[in-house]
Amino acid sequence: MSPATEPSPVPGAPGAPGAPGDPDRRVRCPLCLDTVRWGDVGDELYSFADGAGYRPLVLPPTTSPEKRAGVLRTAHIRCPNQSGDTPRHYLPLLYSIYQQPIVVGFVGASLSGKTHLLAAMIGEIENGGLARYGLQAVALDLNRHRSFLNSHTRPLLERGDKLQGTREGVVDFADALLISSPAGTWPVTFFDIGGEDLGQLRDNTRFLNGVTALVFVLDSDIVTGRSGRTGGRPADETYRSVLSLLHPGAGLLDVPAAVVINKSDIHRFDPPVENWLRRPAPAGLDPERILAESRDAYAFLHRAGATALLEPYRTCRRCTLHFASATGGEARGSGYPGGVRPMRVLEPLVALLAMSGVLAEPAAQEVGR
Ligand SMILES: Nc1nc2c(ncn2[C@@H]2O[C@H](COP(=O)(O)OP(=O)(O)OP(=O)(O)O)[C@@H](O)[C@H]2O)c(=O)[nH]1
Ligand SMILES: [Mg+2]
Ligand SMILES: [Zn+2]
Repeated sequence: MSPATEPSPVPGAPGAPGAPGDPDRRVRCPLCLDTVRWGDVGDELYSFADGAGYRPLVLPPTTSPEKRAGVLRTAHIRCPNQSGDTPRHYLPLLYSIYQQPIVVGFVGASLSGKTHLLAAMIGEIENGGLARYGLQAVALDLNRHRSFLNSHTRPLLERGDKLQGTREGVVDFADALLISSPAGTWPVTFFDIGGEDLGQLRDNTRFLNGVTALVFVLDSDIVTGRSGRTGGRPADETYRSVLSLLHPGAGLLDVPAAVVINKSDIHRFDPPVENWLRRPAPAGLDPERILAESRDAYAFLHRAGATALLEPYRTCRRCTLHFASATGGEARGSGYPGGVRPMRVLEPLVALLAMSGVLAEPAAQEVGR
């Protein structure tokens, strides 16, 4: 990547579309869902530090322009939350100055592997995995991104630690990046909350009303019943809850979706899974290949009698299906002593970015149709 630790451009820098002070700029807050008019946020800036949370940020008038620009890259504003219905929360200053933000929600039953998948995805992005698609990624919120790397991606990928179940009841996003293509720059925010919260649509699922892209995660082991393991709440129930919230009516839902058959390592010797897991990453966006994989994945779920899990495909106007493995193998005890090797974790995200208009090439129009 252009490492996610060196964001650019900074607010007000040449090439940044829209100045940070543009008072009429409006953006939907992904946490309270209010539309924030940038003129209403006030002058106060905040900085975020692990452990300390958000603290007022004071820039003495003598601060050099270079230093000021550096500080602004990591600054936050407090969301005015006019409707007054959400505890105090903050947004990265950079959130307001690019294309309309993309908000990605991970949906799946508890233990389906959402958190491992997101940690592995962010790791692949950090390693430059989006470059072959002509995309660049940098941190939107530098401290937050570092915090996610330190708490999730590095323990998983560098130490082979198994990550803990997601704490229930948390109202916050996990990480946020700025993803750029020749067509522009988009803030992309990732929400990963606990499967039980999702299934019961608890208070912290309100962000779902503002999602612009969905990753439906399912545990291939549970689907096929191979190991005789059973999950808690069935995956299809979680999907149904979320889809009926987003789309109570008839017709198709205009939120692009990627269905990820996670833990595909468990089926790595079974066709068609083995064919997909063995394939090297594509050289670039390849809609035909995405379609072929979606067909195979659809057939895989159909054969396993898991047609209820195809609900996102039936409901969302644009939807792709993927085989992936966040870890590359099964944990032993509290970790992965042989190391972790994510497989095909970026493909679902790339499909979503194509369906969201980030990939400007005409071929992107065909993805998920
Ligand atoms: N074999 C295999 N196991 C995985 C994979 N991804 C995750 N797991 C295991 O699945 C379990 C659950 O993973 P999580 O990522 O915590 O699941 P989650 O969906 O975030 O669960 P909640 O936070 O409770 O909603 C963990 O024990 C992981 O080690 C994978 O790709 N392959
Ligand atoms: Mg989790
Ligand atoms: Zn807000």
